Amino acid sequence: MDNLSEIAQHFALAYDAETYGNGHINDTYLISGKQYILQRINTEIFKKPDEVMDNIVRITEYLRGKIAKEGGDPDRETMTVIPTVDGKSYYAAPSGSCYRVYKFISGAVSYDIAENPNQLYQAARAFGKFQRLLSDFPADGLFETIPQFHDTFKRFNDLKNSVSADVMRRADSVKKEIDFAMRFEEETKLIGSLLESGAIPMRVTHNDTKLNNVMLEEGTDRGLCVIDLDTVMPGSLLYDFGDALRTGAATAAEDEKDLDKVGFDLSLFEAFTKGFLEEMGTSITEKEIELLPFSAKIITYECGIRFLTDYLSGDTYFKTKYPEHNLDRTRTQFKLVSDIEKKMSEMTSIIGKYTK
Ligand code: ADP
Ligand code: GN1
Ligand code: MG
Repeated sequence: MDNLSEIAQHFALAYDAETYGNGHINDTYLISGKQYILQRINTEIFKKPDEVMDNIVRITEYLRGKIAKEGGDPDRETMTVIPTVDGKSYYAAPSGSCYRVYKFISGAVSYDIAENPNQLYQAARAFGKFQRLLSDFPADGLFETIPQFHDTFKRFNDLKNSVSADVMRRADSVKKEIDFAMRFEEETKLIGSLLESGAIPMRVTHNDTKLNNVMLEEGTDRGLCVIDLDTVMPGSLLYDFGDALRTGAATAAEDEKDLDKVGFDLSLFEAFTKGFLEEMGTSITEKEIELLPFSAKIITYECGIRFLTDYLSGDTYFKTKYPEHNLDRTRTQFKLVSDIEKKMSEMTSIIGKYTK
């Protein structure tokens, strides 16, 4: 582990740090009188930090311009990358670790689970606006920071490979979960094939729209700022819609052990749908609208099989706090998938209310 006070000096900042947030990927610290966020970028996962930071700098600068034009406050409504003393967007330490600093967005909170529908409505406005503001950003100028990130069929094959390898000898004990996962093979191909044929558009998407990746203003809950921009790259709007509902409309935490508490809440779904569609206006296509309920199901499924794959592979990807953590996460996701399946037609009716 690097000496973080020395790392902070490369950004000309004082280090008085506390670990911060509930992210599964990077190491996050609040530093310098709670004014800045210092992050160690997970370079096991993001193998090319140069490309990640290049994307983030270009996107945040673009957003700053747009937010200012719309009369917003760019310092609070998008991330601000603080450069190193020699003008770089991140610091590569001799240890091999890479660090970056963002301005801390104060007076705002990110939630792991929603407390009420208004929070979801506000989160949806923020994610929808993010997508709208980037709608004319040239998608092909962005690096693909994790190739095939939302290629659900690839994720399905990764799961099959981890079952065959069974390096932890855990496959027998999760037969029920593996059998459940195997049912969805055909559905894993749908979004990819529609993107390929041009039936749905490729856009610039966030790709990691879980609820705690948006900051809501303290007091008002106004959707303030979309954070965690590592995975912004070309993708489908369906990835962002589906992934936001996965955590946003869930009635319990992602790692809840009591599955009776885990369900998909239609009033939360409705609040998100309303906010997202209001913000997207006419730029969402008919085909995308038709697939919104499916996106919630398949992206939740995809996350479930990613957790299961990681469990079978020895928990090398997501941060875990105990040995069965990824398995508990798998089970909540699969419970949600089953619940979403039962509610698909109600979801379609709700969407109809906001697309007339
Ligand atoms: P990870 O990729 O590990 O999820 P994130 O970038 O999402 O990392 O950061 C983890 C958590 O830290 C977020 O969920 C949020 O609570 C907090 N956070 C990150 N960046 C900021 C920021 N600029 N201002 C305030 N809080 C932040
Ligand atoms: C990770 O970085 P974080 O914690 O916001 C993951 C997402 C998963 C999510 C599951 C880069 O999100 O794809 O959906 O965990 N991010 C990456 O909670 O893999
Ligand atoms: Mg995050």
